[in-house]
Amino acid sequence: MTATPSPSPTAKRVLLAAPRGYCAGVDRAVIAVEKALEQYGSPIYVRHEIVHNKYVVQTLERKGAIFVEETAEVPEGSIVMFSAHGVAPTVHAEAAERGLATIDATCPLVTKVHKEAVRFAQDDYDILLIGHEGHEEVIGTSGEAPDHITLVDGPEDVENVEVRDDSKVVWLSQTTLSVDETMETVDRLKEKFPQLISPPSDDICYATQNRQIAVKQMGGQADLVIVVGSKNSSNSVRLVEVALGAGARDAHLVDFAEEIDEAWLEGVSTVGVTSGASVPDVLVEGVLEWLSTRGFEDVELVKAAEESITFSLPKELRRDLRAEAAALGSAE
Ligand code: 0CJ
Ligand code: F3S
Repeated sequence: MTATPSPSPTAKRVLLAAPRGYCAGVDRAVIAVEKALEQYGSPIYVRHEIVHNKYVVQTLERKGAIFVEETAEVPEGSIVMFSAHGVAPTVHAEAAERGLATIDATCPLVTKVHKEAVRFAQDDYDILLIGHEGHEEVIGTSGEAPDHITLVDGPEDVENVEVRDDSKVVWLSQTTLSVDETMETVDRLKEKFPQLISPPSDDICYATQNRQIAVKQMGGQADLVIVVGSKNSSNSVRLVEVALGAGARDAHLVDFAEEIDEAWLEGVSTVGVTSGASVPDVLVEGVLEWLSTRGFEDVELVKAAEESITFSLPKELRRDLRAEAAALGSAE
C-alpha cells in the first residue's frame, strides 16, 4: 500500500533587503559621538537625537551622552554636538553666544542642500522646499533662507503654494523623502509653475533612494514586510509606504523584534525584512532570529545596489584627534 503524501506546508522564506541600515552620514554621526566621549570625556551634549533611532540614543546615553532639544539647555562651557539632520544658522549663533564648543555632525549631504538654499536665496529665487513640516532637517534647511523658502508638504500642498515671480522658482527637498511621492509633488508644481527649475543634483540622498529601490524589488513578492526603524525616522517610515505601494500585502515598522505581533504571520509564507538608514544591523539580526524560531529560516538577499561611500569625521573632532595624536607622538 502506498501512503498518500501529505500536502507540504507552504515554504517559509525571508527576503532580506540590501542595502539596508546605516548610511554613511549616520555611521559618521554615531562614531562622532563615541569618539567625542573618548576624547573629551562625559558628558557630551547632543542637540536633538543624533539620529532618529531609539536604540542608538539609549546606547549613547549609557555611554555618557546627554540629549537635549535646545541649545539653551546646555550648560555654558560645555561641548554640544549637532545631529545628522542639520541646524539653522541661528543655532550656531546661539551656541557661540553661550560660549559652547560645538561639533557639527550634520550629514554632508544635508549641508549640500543648505548650500543650495543659500545660493538660490542670494540670487533671489523663491525656493520651494519639499519636505515634512516640523521635521528637524526641514527646520534646519529653512533657517538658511527663511525669507525665500516656502515648505511644500507633499502633492496635496501644491495648491496652497504662492510665489513672488513664477519665472524665478526652484525646488529643493528633504533628503529622506519618498522618491515617487516627491516626483508627484514636482510634477504638480511644474504644472503650476512651468518655469520651475530643479536642484543641481538629487537632494534625496543615495541611501534613501537605494533602500527604497531594494524594498520595491521585494515588495511584490512579500506577504508581509517588516521595516526596522523608529517612528520618528522619516526614511524608515517611507520604507513601509514604499513596500505597500510595491504590492506587499502588509507592512509594519518596529523598533525591536519584540514588537512584532504573531498575528501578522497568519497565512504568510514570504516575509521581507529591511531597515532605515539610522538602524544598526544588530536590530535586524534580532528580527531574523525571531523569524527563524517561527520557521522562517531560509533567508534570500535582495540586492539592489552596492554602497561604498564614507564620510570623514566632523572637522572639529578631526582637528582635536590629530592634535592629540601629534602630542602623543612628540612625547614618545
Ligand atoms: O536627515 C538625515 C540626515 C537622515 C539621518 C538618518 O536617518 P534618521 O532616521 O535619523 O532621520 P530621518 O527622520 O531624516 O529619516
Ligand atoms: Fe545623510 Fe542620507 Fe544618511 S542625508 S545621514 S546619507 S540618510
